[in-house]
Amino acid sequence: MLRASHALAAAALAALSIASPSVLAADIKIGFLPGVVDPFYQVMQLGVEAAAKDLGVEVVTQVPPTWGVEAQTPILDAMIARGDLSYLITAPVDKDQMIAPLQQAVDAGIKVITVDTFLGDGNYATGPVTFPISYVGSDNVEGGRIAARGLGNALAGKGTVYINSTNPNVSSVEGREQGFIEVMATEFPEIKVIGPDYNLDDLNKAQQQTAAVIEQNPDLKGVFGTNVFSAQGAGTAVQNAGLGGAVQVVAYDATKDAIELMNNGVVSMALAQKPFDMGYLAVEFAVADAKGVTSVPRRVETGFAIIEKSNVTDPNFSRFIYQTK
Ligand code: T6T
Repeated sequence: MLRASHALAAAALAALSIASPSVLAADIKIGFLPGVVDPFYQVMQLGVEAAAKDLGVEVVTQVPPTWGVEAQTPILDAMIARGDLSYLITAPVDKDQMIAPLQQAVDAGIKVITVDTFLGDGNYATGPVTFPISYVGSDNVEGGRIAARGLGNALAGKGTVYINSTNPNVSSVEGREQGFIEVMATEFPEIKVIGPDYNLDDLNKAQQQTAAVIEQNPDLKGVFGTNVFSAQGAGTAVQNAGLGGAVQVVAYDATKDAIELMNNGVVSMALAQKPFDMGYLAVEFAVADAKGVTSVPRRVETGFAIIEKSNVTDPNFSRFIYQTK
């Protein structure tokens, strides 16, 4: 079924062919500034580059080596200083602290599309932040709900579970935590939730934190890792404790490492986001806007593939495992 947002996206792209041809693709230069170096954003970059090639536009990419405002802002400022970018596709690493720096991009004449994460409350139509022309990413609250139901059902509604996450005030993982906690409270009231602990997007820290929680909670039955490095670190800690299968791990993001942990009996569910789609659609929206399309949707949710042992070899699901090249 075509979701309303996808129908809007299709309409925007259909309009692309009849919109003003005055702006040549060669005149459109796009900046791409993701959150950090990791497999999720590497797949997103593949989508950005595929769309750029298909549409004949140039993309300038720079990726922060670590997660944080102090790493992303200097790169943003340098992109603005170039003076030749007309669009910026970016994943703001803090939903509040990146508002002012990105407003400066808009003030310099650069239009902003956020991918994967959003500013403010993510409602760019009527919310507190309306300057981005679109948000393209997952419905992360729903993703957290899916993770909670997967874990809650696997545990038959009993036991203690732990959330290992990255940083506060990041819209994506914050939504996942929110959805997970909401479903555990309303649908699995006998399950005790510990956390979230914040690992600052450092998988070694995630591993150490999870090992400590395992040590302190003999009744631990499940772990939710809210992103690539959280799930990888937590899963490794469970595996190193010899608790694969006894402690179920749900991984947000379907990296090769998460799938390896699944094949080793540690990860029971991996939620694959669609970063390639996010990147591809964001470039299409930038070009559509440049061509005069005025119906670019303010929000597009790209959906999930829920990967489990039962379907991990099914191409309809394994196609969403993050292949970075
Ligand atoms: O989970 C993704 C992304 O959705 C999130 O915003 C930050 O972490 C990842 O990049 C994975 O590392």
